[in-house]
Amino acid sequence: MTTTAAQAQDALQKLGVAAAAFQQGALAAHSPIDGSQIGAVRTHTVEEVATAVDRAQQAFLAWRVVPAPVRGELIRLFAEELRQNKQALGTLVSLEAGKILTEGLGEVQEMIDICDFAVGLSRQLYGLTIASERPGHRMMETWHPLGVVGVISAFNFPVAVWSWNFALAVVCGDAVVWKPSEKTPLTALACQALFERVAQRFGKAPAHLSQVVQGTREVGEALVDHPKVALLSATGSTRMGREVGPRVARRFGRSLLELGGNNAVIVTPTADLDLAVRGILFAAVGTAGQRCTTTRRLIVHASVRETLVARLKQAYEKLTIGIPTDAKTLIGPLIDKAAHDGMQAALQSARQEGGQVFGGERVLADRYPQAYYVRPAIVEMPAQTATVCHETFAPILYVMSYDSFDEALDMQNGVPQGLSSAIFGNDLREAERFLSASGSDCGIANVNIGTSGAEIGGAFGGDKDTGGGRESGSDAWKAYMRRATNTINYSRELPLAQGVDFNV
Ligand code: UN1
Repeated sequence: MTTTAAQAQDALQKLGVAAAAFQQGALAAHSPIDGSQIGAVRTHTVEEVATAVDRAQQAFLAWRVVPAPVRGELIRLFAEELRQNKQALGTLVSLEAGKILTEGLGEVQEMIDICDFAVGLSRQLYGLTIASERPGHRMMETWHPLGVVGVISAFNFPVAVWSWNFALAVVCGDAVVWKPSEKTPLTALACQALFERVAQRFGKAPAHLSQVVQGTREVGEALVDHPKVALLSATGSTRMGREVGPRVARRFGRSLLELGGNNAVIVTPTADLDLAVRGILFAAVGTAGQRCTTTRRLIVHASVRETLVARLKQAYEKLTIGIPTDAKTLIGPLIDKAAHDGMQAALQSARQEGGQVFGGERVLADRYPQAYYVRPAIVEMPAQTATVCHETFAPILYVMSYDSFDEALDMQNGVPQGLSSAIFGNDLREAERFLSASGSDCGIANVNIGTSGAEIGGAFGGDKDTGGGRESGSDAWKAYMRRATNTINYSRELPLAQGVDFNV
């Protein structure tokens, strides 16, 4: 057994996952750290997915009548469990997804944060009281539990994105069936084990409130097409969303799509360059460029381009690349060979379009022949070409320059995706314009911080090819509930709305 496999086994045992659950099955889990197999899980058939949804529906029927603040208590206990197991789960995230330990732990912290948020929310699922036009009448809206929520998540945030959905869905009175990425099945098992322990302690949760179904495409498709999945929340590529969205819509289901990003940072002439370099660095190369919020484009004013790019290159040269469990490492591996090949192909086509590539090569191949470590790349482009407009899930930062601020905004908005964006600068007018209706068209627009690392309190997501969904904070909970408008007549008359007369 490799060290990685032993570490994973140790973490899984600490998290309370039964050995049989991660040691045998058709789906092998590999660590991107060294490519070694760290586990195997049983996959589910399409019929088993249907059974899981039916069971979830039963759980929903029982759970929807439990008062929301009591539902919140279950999530409060789950957050407690996560706090106690942060180290082990964060380590497992590192081992399975390849992110550095501080980011693995950060991901678990993000889970804890959304649970805390959801607990508060469980007493705040407010509807409005609306003035009725009729005398002796009152109008209001009520938010009711929705049904079964299907969650399809990606490898890069293998646990946090599920928890955004799960914590809100549970306080909203829904049951959840989760199909994790086939690249990260073990962390899903761990979350399920932690939750089951908590549910037992809580005592009042129906069976099958939370279920995990494992496998590849057809397992996800079974969730997408099941008529009892009231909301399908999917995180992944735009290509996946283009298939999922219409399929769910065809059966009038609800979908919440969180798809690709092609996030830009604009650096203006008044920017604090120290701040900009730090902000861009973390957002462009953190998580080895595998966040949907990763900075992929740098739109820099021509007057500061040379200085900024030189400083970024200096910073890139200091990055330590290596195994993510080593405390000194800042850049861990890409998830797999396909990610590496996709990166090289993008760099190649950028070159053909006139790009000057710095970095980007594979490293540590002798030591880890089955793993894919790369030096993050900076690519100076003559213009925002077709390659730049495409999201490549790897650490490539394309640099373009601008002269007028309008040009910068056009470039920022001139890609199909619309997730995250940022501006660095101290010109109030430019910053406010960037945040205005005629500014960034992204769901996230920041000033003097990078594009990634959003807090859970805000709504997370974006429009255009990013899919339009909003998860996590603000009023994202509304996607997990159905709204009823109620009109109550407390008079002895029956006036009709719009003044309609209808007397026999
Ligand atoms: C993702 O990459 O799918 O804002 C989610 C961030 C994290 C979440 C990223 N809080 O970068």
